[in-house]
Amino acid sequence: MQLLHYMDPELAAAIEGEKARQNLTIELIASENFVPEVILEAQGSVLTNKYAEGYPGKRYHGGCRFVDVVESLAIERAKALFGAEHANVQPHSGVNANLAVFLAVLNPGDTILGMDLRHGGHLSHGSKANISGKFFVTEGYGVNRETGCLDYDEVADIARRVRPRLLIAGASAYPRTLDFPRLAAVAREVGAYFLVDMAHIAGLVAAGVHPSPVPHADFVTFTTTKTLRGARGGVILCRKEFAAAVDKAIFPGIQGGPIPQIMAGKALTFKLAATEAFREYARRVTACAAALAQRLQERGFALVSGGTDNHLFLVDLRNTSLTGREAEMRLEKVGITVNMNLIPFDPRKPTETSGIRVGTAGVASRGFSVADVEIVGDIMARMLAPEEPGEDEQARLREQVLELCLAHPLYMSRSELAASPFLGTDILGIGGKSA
Ligand code: DSN
Repeated sequence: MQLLHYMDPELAAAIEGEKARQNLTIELIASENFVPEVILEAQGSVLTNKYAEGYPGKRYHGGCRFVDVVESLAIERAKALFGAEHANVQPHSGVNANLAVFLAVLNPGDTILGMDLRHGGHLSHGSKANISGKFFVTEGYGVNRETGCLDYDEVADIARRVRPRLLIAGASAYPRTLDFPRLAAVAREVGAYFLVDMAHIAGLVAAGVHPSPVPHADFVTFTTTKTLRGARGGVILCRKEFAAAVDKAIFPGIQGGPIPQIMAGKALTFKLAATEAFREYARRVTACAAALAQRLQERGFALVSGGTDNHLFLVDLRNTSLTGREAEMRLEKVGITVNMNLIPFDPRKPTETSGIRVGTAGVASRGFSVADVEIVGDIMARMLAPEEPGEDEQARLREQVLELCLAHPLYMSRSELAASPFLGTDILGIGGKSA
């Protein structure tokens, strides 16, 4: 950063500010995480200078000797980690990975069936606002109103009625284990291809903490960013028979050249995810989610489906006086970051919501224990109480948040963080002093 400070102090200050914000707040956004420093190194490498359209050994640019090594490492490691027959590591994002699967096996106007965005599905699984909802006829399935869980018989009934060409499983806000064999059977019965977007749970799958969709699905897409704790980008796994179609769909179908430094980051992500240290982290992610969920329930909060099996849960705020947006803003005042989230059958709009989504991958990565997240749960419960705590109490709660953050620094030592010029400044950007 020294050169950047000299060349562009304004930009450098924003990056330093973000590092301080990450350090001095508790990140509970379920799709976020903190990559190991070595991933930053790979992603910031000279590979950024290289064009490499095509695939290893079959490029449209010269000079790809080393980029071929990088991409081949990423492909082979992805296949080994997840037991897949084929991997494409070029998608720039999870949405692109899904789009490429559509392009590989669908025609515009075909029917796709995915989990409704309003019940926890993802935008790219057929939302009308997304290209997936504009080019295809989209049908949705949701959770049961009573249980908050997927009703697989109902999914099967919908599939029999709408006869999709592609059945999509996977979610951005579903706290329960997905039954991939059951969904694969539904797809088989109606003659649909089966795609699992495991973006949120890829790290849990790699660690064996969530069952793998790979043996059951034709295609598995994911991002390397979330529970997998790695590079920012997408990946497609598929059966060998779809390999050529998938590769063609990514390039030249929807992308030009890959991003070599990100493929390097992905190669490293897969190597790290195959270690015992990663499996320990993944177990802690789910243990922390379960503990935080339980602490909030003990403090009177309702959770969609009554709890969690994975890295996230949804707090149903309808028995409180707060909307999701208000809850998000209250927590931010003491340095806890979550996102407002629709709950299933939410009476409110997506810009207001009746819920918040809470995830523990980020805190587990920075070393929080179950005991730490129980303290976080108590702070959250106080901040979300019917009567907002007064300024003095908020300052005390913010102090508790900072103590936890200082005990688990990111990208710097504890003493460096303790001496940070940002400590005591308005790092939260909400006007008041943060410490
Ligand atoms: N859907 C976004 C999230 O889960 O936050 C990311 O894809």
